[in-house]
Amino acid sequence: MDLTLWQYQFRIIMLGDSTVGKSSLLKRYTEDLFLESINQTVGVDFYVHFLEVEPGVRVKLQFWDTAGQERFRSVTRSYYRNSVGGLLVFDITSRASFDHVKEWHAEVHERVQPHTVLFVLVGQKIDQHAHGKRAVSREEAEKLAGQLGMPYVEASAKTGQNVREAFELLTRRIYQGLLSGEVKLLEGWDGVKCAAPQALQLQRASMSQPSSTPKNDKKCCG
Ligand SMILES: Nc1nc2c(ncn2[C@@H]2O[C@H](COP(=O)(O)OP(=O)(O)OP(=O)(O)O)[C@@H](O)[C@H]2O)c(=O)[nH]1
Ligand SMILES: [Mg+2]
Repeated sequence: MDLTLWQYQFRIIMLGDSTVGKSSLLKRYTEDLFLESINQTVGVDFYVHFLEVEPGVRVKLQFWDTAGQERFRSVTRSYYRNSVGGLLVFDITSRASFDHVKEWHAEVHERVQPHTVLFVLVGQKIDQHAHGKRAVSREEAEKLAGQLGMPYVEASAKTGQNVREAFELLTRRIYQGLLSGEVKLLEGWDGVKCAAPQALQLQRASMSQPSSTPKNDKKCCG
C-alpha cells in the first residue's frame, strides 16, 4: 500500500522538561533507534509516522518535538495551538520533571482555548527502575494523570518497552474524539486535517451505529 496515502493528519506535540527523553521516544517510535548521546533539541524538530487506526483508515502523524529548555519556550509555545494531541513526558528518575507536569499542562490549557489538546502522560526511562533509580511511584503518577484527565503509560525509549503503545493510545484517543465530536474541527485550526472525500466514506463504512456519526464530518471532509 502507498504509505503517502492518508485519510487524516493529526498534529501531535511532545512536551516536558529537557532530557526526559522526548526526542528519544520519537526516534524509537519512528526509526526503532536509541542513542545514548543524542543532541538536545533546538527549538522544534519534526517527525512523521503513519498508523492504520482501523482497516482502511490511515493516519499521518505529524510530530512536533519541542525543546524542553526554558530558553526556547517562546518558540515552542507557538506550536501548542495547532496540536490536537500531546505526549506529556517526565523522567521517573527525576522528581523535578514530575513536579513540572502540572505546569506544562496548565500552560498549554491556558493558551489553546477554545481548543483542547488530548494528552497521554508518559513516565519515561522505566528501564532505570531495575537499577533502583525510581523517584516517582507508579501510583503517584497514575493519580496525577487521573486528576488531569489523561491516561498514564510507563515507557523506555532505551529498551523500547511500551513506546509504540504510548503513541498508539494517544492516536486512538484522538481518533475516537474525532468520531464522537469531542475533537471539534474549527475554522483556521490545523490540529486535524482530512483527505476528502475518501475519509468520510471510510469513516461511515466503519461505523455501525448511525448515532455515532461525527458532528463535524461536513467541515472535515465534505
Ligand atoms: N536510561 C534511559 N535513558 C534515556 C531514555 N530515553 C532517553 N534517554 C537518555 O536521556 C538523554 C536525553 O534524551 P533526549 O531524548 O535528548 O531528551 P529530550 O526530552 O528530547 O531533551 P530536550 O531536547 O533538551 O528537550 C539522552 O542521553 C538519552 O540517551 C530511556 O528510556 N532510558
Ligand atoms: Mg529533544
